[in-house]
Amino acid sequence: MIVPAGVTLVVGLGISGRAIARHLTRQGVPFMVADTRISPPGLDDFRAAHPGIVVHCGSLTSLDISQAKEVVLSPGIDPQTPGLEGLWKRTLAASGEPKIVGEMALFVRECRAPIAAITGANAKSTVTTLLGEMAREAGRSVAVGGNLGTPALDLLAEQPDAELFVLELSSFQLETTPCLGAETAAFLNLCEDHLDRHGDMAGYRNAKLGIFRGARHGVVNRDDPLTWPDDPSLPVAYFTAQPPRAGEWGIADRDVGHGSEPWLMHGETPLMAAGEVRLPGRHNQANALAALAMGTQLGLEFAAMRRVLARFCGLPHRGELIGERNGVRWVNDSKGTNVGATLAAIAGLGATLEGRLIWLGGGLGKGADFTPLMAPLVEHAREAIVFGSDAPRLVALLDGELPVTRTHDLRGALERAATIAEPGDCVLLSPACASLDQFPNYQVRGDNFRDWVQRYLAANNGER
Ligand code: UMA
Ligand code: ADP
Repeated sequence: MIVPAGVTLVVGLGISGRAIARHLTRQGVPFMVADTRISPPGLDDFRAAHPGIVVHCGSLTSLDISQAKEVVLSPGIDPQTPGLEGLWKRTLAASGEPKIVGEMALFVRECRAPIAAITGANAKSTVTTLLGEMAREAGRSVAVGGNLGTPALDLLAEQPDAELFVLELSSFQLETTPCLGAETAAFLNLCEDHLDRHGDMAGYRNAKLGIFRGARHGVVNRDDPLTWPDDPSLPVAYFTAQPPRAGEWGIADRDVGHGSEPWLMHGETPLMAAGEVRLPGRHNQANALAALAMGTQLGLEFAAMRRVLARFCGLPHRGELIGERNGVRWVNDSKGTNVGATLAAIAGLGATLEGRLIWLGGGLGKGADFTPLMAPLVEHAREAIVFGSDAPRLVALLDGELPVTRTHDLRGALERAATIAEPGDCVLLSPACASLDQFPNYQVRGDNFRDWVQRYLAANNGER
């Protein structure tokens, strides 16, 4: 099939693809759609919503895209997919038309308000939500979304008068964004993730660095040099979970005139007690500092930002306490989809664990090395219960270091946890893996955990 001259090709019929189609329809741009799957979910609904739009399903190699005006790619599609790889090489070399771009390229063309953009391997959603709440509390009309929640192009339509867009952006979205031009852009942290797509850490980092293209200001992690921009001319604010140097956002552990408790600091200036931040754990205090650094660049009033930090108690599936009965805590961290997130979740629970962690993990490891999990699990866990595609790799790593049980799925893992849990234990689902081998997404995995635990606690009425 030939994509006719002057017609835009949208690739992917997921959330982004449908948002792109709605946007192009609003713009009056002629387009057609392709999806690599023979029968993509939601196809009938799409056809009903877009009568007359041609949809190609299956391999992209049978499409002639040489005459297309532009190819707009969904984030879940690798630009190296057969049928696209030649065009992607030419796009990167800036040689000729058409080019491959993503949803954000279309967004940037239409957006007239400042953009605050957030990326990183972890904490994107938390910082995005915090900053969005801070802007709202400071009286700004703000639109919040991107990789989290509402797709960016839908925000443009739903909130055309927004004074500020706060966007969570994934490496997949940044890879296909030629120039974002953010007012402030944060790169929070980096650990192994999505290596099955980006090849290696250099490729993953390079995609994330796209957040700084055309930016006026950056926020980066002093404790993680991989987040620092390669371009030395970009003004940056550093945040750190350590005591700050001049101008940095950090945490002072020593007496800063407020007793000996840790304080969030901006350089020499004490801001608020770290304990006043409602989100638990040092990693969340670092997240608070990143949001403060961005909010300050955007001119938000500190008092408003502080109120948000004192009340925001976190998003579902991120260290979410589902229930506590008979001295056993059940915590849902289903969004812990890589090793770095799980390390942070365990460190965040830290001192409260006292060797009584029952860890539930496994799923799709995306090519990551699990070795960094070993030391904290040996220190804190009394049993690891693993399931899903990469369970054999976890068993191979942990067997002999601590008791390990392999189950087929999450349900089996929960049943095992219920059998062994004793007062003082903490049952934590923080899988260090994507869910896609056994669930549609991490939310469904977390919902399954929550439903099972709530039913179990109700059925047992607190008794084991
Ligand atoms: N797919 C195909 N063929 C196609 C199109 C899609 O096989 O032609 C598959 C993809 O390989 C993938 C799935 O379908 O497994 C979904 O891909 P998609 O690009 O259609 O995804 P969307 O539904 O548009 O959702 C995307 C983000 N998903 C991905 O990047 C994989 C969503 O982030 C995001 O909320 C949404 O756009 C709106 O912006 C989710 C995510 O997991 C939460 N993101 C990753 C992460 O956070 O780690 C990057
Ligand atoms: P993302 O949107 O990047 O996936 P979230 O805010 O949804 O980030 O958090 C995802 C996971 O990362 C959670 O499981 C949480 O425990 C963990 N996490 C939160 N903050 C940090 C941090 N600063 N460093 C590492 N992991 C973190």
